[in-house]
Amino acid sequence: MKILIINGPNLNMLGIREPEIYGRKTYQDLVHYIEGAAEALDVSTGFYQSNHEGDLVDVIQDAYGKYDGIIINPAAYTHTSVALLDAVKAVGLPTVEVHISDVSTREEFRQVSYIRQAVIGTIAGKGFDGYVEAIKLLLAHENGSEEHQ
Ligand code: CA2
Repeated sequence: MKILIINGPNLNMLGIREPEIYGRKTYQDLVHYIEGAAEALDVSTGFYQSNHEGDLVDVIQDAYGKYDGIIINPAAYTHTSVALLDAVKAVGLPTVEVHISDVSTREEFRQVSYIRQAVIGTIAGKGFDGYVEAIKLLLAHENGSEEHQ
């Protein structure tokens, strides 16, 4: 299985500020952590991080025909972006929404997720492990849909 892991705005700042919310590890640490776990699960990965909404739309569209699934932490665009929702719907790839922090216990504006209606699952509040859980969810989803073919 080939999975694209997309991270949205400011996640390149991981480990640099707000360690009490997002931890002390950097974006590079996150990539290495996911790569190690994915290898053990026999999954190949691609990574993309951008601070720009249109770039995120482009990379979701480009995933069509190249990847079997998407893991996305849309960061602040979770709470604002119909464009990302439409892009995920347009490509029709199984997608999992991940948040490092537990958005359900934070500010009210973080309770809204536009992308949620297009994803097969949401994992929040589990730190970097949430991305690994998302890989497992995509694997289970793929196995489930094979059984139904
Ligand atoms: O918990 C998450 O993963 C979020 O998607 C992170 C977003 C936030 O807007 C969402 O509500 C929840 C923010 C990412 C910003 O990351 C930073 C990392 C280090 C320092 C400052 C910001």
